Formats: sequence, C-alpha cells, structure tokens
Amino acid sequence: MMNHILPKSLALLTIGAGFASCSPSNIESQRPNILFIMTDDHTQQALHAYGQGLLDTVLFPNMDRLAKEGAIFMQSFVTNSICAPSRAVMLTGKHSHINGKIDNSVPFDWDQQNYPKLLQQAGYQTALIGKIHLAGAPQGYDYSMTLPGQGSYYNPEFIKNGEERLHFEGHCERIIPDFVVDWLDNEWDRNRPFAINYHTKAPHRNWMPEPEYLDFLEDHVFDFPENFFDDYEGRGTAAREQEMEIVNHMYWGWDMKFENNPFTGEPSRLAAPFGRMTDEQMADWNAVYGPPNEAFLKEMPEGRELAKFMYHRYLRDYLKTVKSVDDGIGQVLGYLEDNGLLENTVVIYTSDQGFYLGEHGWYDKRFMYEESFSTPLLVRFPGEISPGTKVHEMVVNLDLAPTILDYAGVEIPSDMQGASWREIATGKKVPWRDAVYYHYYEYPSVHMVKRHYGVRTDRYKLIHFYYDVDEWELYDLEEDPNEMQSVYGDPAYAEIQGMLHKRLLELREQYGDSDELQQQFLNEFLERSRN
Ligand code: SGN
Ligand code: CA
Repeated sequence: MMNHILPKSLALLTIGAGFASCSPSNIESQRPNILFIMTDDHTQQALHAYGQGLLDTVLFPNMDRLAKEGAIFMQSFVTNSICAPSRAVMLTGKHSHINGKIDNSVPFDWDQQNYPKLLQQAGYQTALIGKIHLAGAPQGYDYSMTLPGQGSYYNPEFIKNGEERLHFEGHCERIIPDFVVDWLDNEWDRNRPFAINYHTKAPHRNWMPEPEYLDFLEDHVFDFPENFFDDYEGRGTAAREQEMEIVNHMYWGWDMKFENNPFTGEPSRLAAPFGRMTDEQMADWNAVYGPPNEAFLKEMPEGRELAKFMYHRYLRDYLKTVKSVDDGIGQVLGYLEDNGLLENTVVIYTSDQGFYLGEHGWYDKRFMYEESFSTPLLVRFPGEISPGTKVHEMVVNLDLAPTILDYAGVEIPSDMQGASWREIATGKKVPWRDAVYYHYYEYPSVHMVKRHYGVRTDRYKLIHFYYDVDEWELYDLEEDPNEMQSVYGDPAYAEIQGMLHKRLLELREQYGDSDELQQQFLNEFLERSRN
C-alpha cells in the first residue's frame, strides 16, 4: 500500500536525475523557439481536455488543440498557490522560501538568476508580454511590455521595457496577443531562436468580458459542483474561516456587476474600474447586464436561488474572459503556423495556479486543496511529443525553468530545485518524484486563508495549518477526491500518517525549508504590518 512513498535516498536520487540532463538531440539540431503561454487563475475544471464535467463541450478550441496535438499533464501542481509567488517560482526554478517571493506583497529580487537570463546568454531573443505582477524592471528580456501590477481589462496601461508607461484603447485580451504577433513580425531577429513569455490577465478577478463575448454562455445553465453547499465540517478551522465564499464574500459592484447593492441600495463597493470604460463600451455592457439585473431586483431571490444567480454570474463572466484568452492563443498559433514556425516551437500552456469555480462554495485559490493546488499544463512540440499524450507523473511549476532550459539545450544550474519533464512529455518512463511539497504564506490577508504547508503523494495529502492554529489534515484522495473529511488521527490511517510526516520532514530538509525560516518570514510580515 505504501510503495509509492519512496525512501528518502531513492527519492533524492530520482529527482536529482532530472537536474543536469540536457537532451543531446536538442543541442545538435536546430534550437527550438519557445512560446510560454501563462494565464492568470485559469483552472483545470475550465478546460474540456481535463474532463471533470463542468464543460461538457469544447469551449476553448485553441487550448484544447494543444492538448490534442501534444501532451496533457494530469497531475500538475504549484508550490504556493498565489500569483506573484508562483511566477517567481517559474522564473527561478526555486521554492518561494529560497527565491524570497513568499507572498504577493514582499518585493521580488530581479537581480537573482532566472531562466530567461540564461536563455539570453545562450543566444535566445527573449520577450515578456502581458501580466507578470512582479514589481521592478524585468530582467532577462530583450523586450518587455507588461501590465502594471494587476493591470486593467479595459483601456489598459502597459509598461514598456520597465520604464515607459503607455495607454491603449480596447480590451487587454485583444491587446496582449496583438503585441505578441507584432513583436514576432517586427522585432524578432530571424537568425536567433525566440523565447516569448505571453502572459494574459484573464481570467483574474473581476472577470470583465470584452464586448464581443458579453453574451457568451448567458443562457447556459450549469450544475452546482456537488460540494457547493459545503458546511465545512470534517476539516479544521482553516476551511471554515476563509473569506472566499461566492455567496458571502463577493462584491455586488466589482464581481456581480450591479451599480448598487440590491439589498441595501448603497452604491456598490469597488465599482471603480468601470470608470475606465468609454460610453460605447459601457452601453454594450449595460445592454447585457441591465435586463437580468433588473429581473433580479424585481424577484430579490434568496437562499438557493440567490446562490444560483451569483454562481452563474461568476462562472459565466469567468468563462467569457477565458474565451478571449483562447482567441488570443488561436491568433498567435495561427501566426506561427502561417509563417512556418509552429513545428519548431515548443508551445507550453499553463496558469499561475488553479482556482475554485464553486467547489466548497468558493472562488479564489491559496489552499493546498486540489482545485487551487493543481494548474493546467499542456505542451506541444510535434518533433518529439506524440499527439494525445497523457502524462500522469506529478509535475510542479518549479519544473518549468529547468524544462525550458532543457528544450533550449542550456545547462540547468544545480541550484534549481525543479526537474526537467522534457523526457516525460514524450511518454517515456524515467525515475521521477514521488511527492510534491507546498507552502503558502499570505495570512492574515485578503481571503483569510491560513498559513500552511504540506506534502502530496499520488494518493494522500498531509497539510499543517500554523500561526494562529496548529492543525493537521490528512486526505485520502482516492476515497475522498473532494477533500471533505480529514482522516488525520484516524487509527486506520496511522501508518500512512506516520509515513507522510516522515516524507514531509525529508522534503523540508531537501528543499531547505524549516520552522525557523517560516518563523522568520512571519516575524518580517508582522513587522511590516506594524509599519
Ligand atoms: C486581489 C483580488 C483577490 C485576489 C488577489 C490576488 N481582489 O486582491 O481576490 O485573491 O488580488 O490575486 S480584488 O478585489 O482586487 O479583485 S493574484 O492572482 O494576483 O494573486
Ligand atoms: Ca493568479
């Protein structure tokens, strides 16, 4: 039963095996271009290729095309399910406690090593376009055009090469792919391979669809996820005390697109971004949201009907913005195809983390529970990946830097903590990790998800919530895939619990995390909050 939990020595050996390897075929042949597409908060449940049932049909043909023509990673995770930290992990190939970007608010040190710098040194021409959410001038890029912070959906500003602030008219999910194509067309030096980071804003909160898709799915009725009306029994305090419930924690203006709070009549909180829209954009908007909002005000639904309304407004808006992203991906893939570039380009698709689409009644991310701990991962590279490949090994966002370097034929620095999955993506069986390590820090903060760390194996997950609680949770994902009942302390799981504790300690040691380090981060956080 426990044979998937390898002894430490073997596990270290297997992970180490990926580190320094560069596939020789790549060095000898023409170096591939790299198109690294990352969305913000797009989750596996919203991709038909993952097949969890929310989408009974292909809504996003370009993303699904990548899965069909390449490999899909069925067990793909992040080490810290929050935006800026996840991006820092991807850039550096190091856990948050090593690269220093533990939460959204601490500064990121761009001076440290990152994979685009190494690609640049190896002769790649590099570009970063879209959202990066790491303050300071990006390093490692020949060109950057980034959204400041979270950026705006409508009529956004961008920062060119870390310094020049420019204003653009239109929706950011149209503008970002245009920038990508424009860079390829006008800036790319065809004598060198390119590596583009193409990073969207959508489907990040507050899910503002572009005019063309305001109507998309407006009539579609979705089933509630089976645990939408979760009572948070069976787990510790953290699941109960979060602030990420659709019904209780969304804003009527910002999220639900009402001018006034329907229950109090007060102007809705956080309605500001709508002020960026032109009169014409606002008119399109009101034409779609106006009638259902008026109907709502007449009916003033309560209980399950209120939940149904809020869930649908949320889910539809979220999916509408993913639709724009999918169009953008189609535009960029189309450009590569039309210019004969698609075959020699490694196209990677992922998101900075997963998200809740009503599971446990939630939106947002942060928890080590499956929906936010997982993230989509697809890769297309027809030279070596057969169409329709399904990968079941556990990969992490930590692996992206080593993997991209591997594809580029660049040596992987020994201090990177991830491993290249290049060989795995070909369907080959190689020694691989048996467990994933996770650590989330941003608390107390927005959404109030408690600090926690943990380990996940193929079948089990052990989580420790700390700081203002000291609680352990253990899940048997085969018996309880929705993580509704912790079996921590259950005598039937005593042996497994012991093994997981042991494995967790080993991983913390292997990756250089510790009680002392987390206490230091906490002290620094408390110090900053006092100032
Ligand atoms: C904002 C959002 C949160 C979200 C964080 C972090 N609130 O604070 O809902 O969790 O960003 O998101 S909002 O009212 O401003 O929309 S992250 O993806 O950047 O980490
Ligand atoms: Ca995010």
